[in-house]
Amino acid sequence: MIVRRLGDIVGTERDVSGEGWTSRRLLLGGDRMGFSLHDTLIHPGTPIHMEYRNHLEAVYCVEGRGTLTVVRTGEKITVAPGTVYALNLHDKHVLEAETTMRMVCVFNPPVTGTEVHDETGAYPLVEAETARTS
Ligand code: 9YT
Repeated sequence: MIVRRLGDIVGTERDVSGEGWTSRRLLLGGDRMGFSLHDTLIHPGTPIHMEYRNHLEAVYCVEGRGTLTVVRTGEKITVAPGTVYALNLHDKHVLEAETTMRMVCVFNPPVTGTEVHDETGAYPLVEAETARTS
């Protein structure tokens, strides 16, 4: 069994930041669970453009408030505690926080470590065999 606490991760290599977000990666590919689990903060002031072409992601908001825009349709969705969205169609989307949002994020296939978004808003696909075990 794996037991890990957020307090053990903050400030380590599992604590990864990009423009407007901070992702604390509780479970990674190397943990061999088939998904990764992140406790992610979305900071206000920076719309985050994403399109996870290589991954499925579910995002569950537990704190804060913001707006999710579906690029293809222009639909705007309010995200608040209790809202989950699942990018089952690899939807191109923009997330903007009004107040700091805390999100529980699950990725399939799992993120393996220090991924940040590339210029298209995706994370690269890293083969499980090369996943770090730390
Ligand atoms: C909600 C969202 O997708 N934020 C970007 C960071 C990503 N979810 C991560 O690596 O935790």
